[in-house]
Amino acid sequence: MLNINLIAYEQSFGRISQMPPSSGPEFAFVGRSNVGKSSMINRVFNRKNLARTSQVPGKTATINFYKLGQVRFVDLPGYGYAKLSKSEQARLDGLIRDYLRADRQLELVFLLVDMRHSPSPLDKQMADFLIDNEVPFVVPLTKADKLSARQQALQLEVMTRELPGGQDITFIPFSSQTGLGVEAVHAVLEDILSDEAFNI
Ligand SMILES: Nc1nc2c(ncn2[C@@H]2O[C@H](COP(=O)(O)OP(=O)(O)OP(=O)(O)O)[C@@H](O)[C@H]2O)c(=O)[nH]1
Ligand SMILES: [Mg+2]
Repeated sequence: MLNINLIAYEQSFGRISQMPPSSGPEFAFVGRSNVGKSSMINRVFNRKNLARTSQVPGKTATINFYKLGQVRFVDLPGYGYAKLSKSEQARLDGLIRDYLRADRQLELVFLLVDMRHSPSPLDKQMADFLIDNEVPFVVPLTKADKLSARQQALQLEVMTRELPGGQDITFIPFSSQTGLGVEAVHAVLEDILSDEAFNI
């Protein structure tokens, strides 16, 4: 069983070359700036301030490792924050992609997409990138609390239609405010970790 209470912050990295080699399964959180990656980590692990969050996009500017036994959870910077300089956007983009392409034991990516909108071109590019690099991913649809049940159903159809590989994607409507989707995320983690007989 996954004892989520044992998670602890490990370290942050501004360069791939600083990262320790992979020494166990990793799960990463990817998505547009401000989509709710850090908030999701806090909610999934039931901690208020494990990962830093902000109303201002661009909060997470490094790769942040959290460790639970041998398992690492990785909070990545967001992509697509238009107010950053082109060179800073390119640096963060490189960091995200280098991590995702690195020779590590990356079990699964959570590719977060804001449930209120159609997927952005950058969201579609990221789905393509993950497919091309054969990285398995699921898609939490964040900020579900801002939509009615009917709107949620409609948006689920939009996502399925518009995201590359949409028919085969597992979507998880999620809210870090209400906790919607937390159990589904725990189930996904337990499934992978028990499958591989990890002792954590
Ligand atoms: N209503 C609602 N607001 C949310 C939800 N998740 C995140 N937010 C808000 O969205 C804002 C951004 O959240 P973060 O978790 O910092 O987003 P992030 O993806 O880590 O952003 P970067 O680190 O900048 O890439 C904050 O104001 C959060 O409170 C959600 O499920 N529902
Ligand atoms: Mg963040």
